[in-house]
Amino acid sequence: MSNLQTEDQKVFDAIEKEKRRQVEGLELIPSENYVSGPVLECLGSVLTNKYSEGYSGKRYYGGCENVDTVETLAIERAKSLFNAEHVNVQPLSGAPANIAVYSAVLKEHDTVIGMDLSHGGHLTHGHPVTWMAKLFNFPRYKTKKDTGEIDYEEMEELAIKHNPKLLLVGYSAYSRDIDYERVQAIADKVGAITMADIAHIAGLIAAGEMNNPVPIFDIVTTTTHKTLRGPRGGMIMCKEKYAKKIDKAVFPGLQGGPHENNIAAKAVAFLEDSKPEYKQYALQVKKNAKQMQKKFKEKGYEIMFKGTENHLLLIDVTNKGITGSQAQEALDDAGITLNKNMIPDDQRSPMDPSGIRLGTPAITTRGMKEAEMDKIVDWIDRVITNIDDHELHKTIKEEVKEMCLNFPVPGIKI
Ligand code: DSN
Repeated sequence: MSNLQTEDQKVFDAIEKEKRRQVEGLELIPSENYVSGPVLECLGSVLTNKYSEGYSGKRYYGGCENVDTVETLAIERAKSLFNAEHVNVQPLSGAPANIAVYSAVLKEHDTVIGMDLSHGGHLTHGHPVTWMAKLFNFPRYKTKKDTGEIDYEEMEELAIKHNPKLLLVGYSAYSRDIDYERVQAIADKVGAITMADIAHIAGLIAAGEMNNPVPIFDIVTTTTHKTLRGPRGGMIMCKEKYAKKIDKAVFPGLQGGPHENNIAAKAVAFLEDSKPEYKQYALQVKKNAKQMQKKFKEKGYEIMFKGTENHLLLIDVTNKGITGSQAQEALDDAGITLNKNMIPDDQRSPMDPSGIRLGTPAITTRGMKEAEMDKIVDWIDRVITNIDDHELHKTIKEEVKEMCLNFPVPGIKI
């Protein structure tokens, strides 16, 4: 980035420091990952210069022949990865993708049944602080304490009581799979449209490591930068029946020109996701999460939802005498990045909740396996059980760095 260095030393320095942070530290935020060199190249390409409102072959701007090629590639590759009838790759990210779906199929005051935020749902699934919650009615179901499963009985009761237009599943802090057939059957009973937000687990689904809602559900949204390991962005997949409504809702309904540099990066990521190495990666993401679960359990940690079937773990740290934010801050000092998180029906505040959320997508991209998971859990436990020992945190930061330097990050040289 010599051009940038000459032009703007301050931004250059910040990016250099971030590179170092990403390479020398352990990235355990379950929604983050490292993209490949080719994906990064697309993001920094000349496609960022181009306006292309509309869709391939039907644009409002001239000179779109090359962006048509990349957008069509992204769509065709996504269709084949997920077995989708129709794909829109233009949503700028996950929240805009969800809002586009709501605007495509709902009218003001319609009812959407989604998952409670503290049980793992997402803000855009009806949390009262969102704009969507002012427009639509969102009764929310929870998970079952005894099994950790989604409470499908409660979902059905709510559906019968509220007659929703949309029945929504998906999550950002839940660690189990979803029975999409069962949800579809509930929706069929009340005539609801089904929607799944698979942002966190899309990569595991594409690799065949988790249930795939796309052939079953009416509409599926995702981000492309989490387990899918593509650029920051969103995508909507749907049955042909909803294709026109969804496309119109994205453009011109909500967005202007699509970000074609980003769409090219999506196309490249989807190609990477179709390779045998990626299937191995997705399998290892799950194995690593299971290994962490085993080690945390041995050390007396309280794992929510009775364990993990995906890439993440939600852990209540109350029995360790600390809060989620204390854990996050102390671990930051030790070069280990995860996030504080609410646990089901948390009595504490979102800024200082009872839990931590961590996951394996990024560290697995670096090639870490079960042996490294054991070390990582040991470090986390040493920090948590010595929360005020800043000297120890510094020592662990050095140990973390030493191990991390043996596991290169794709696309980054320091
Ligand atoms: N912000 C994402 C996450 O961290 O899970 C969800 O959108």
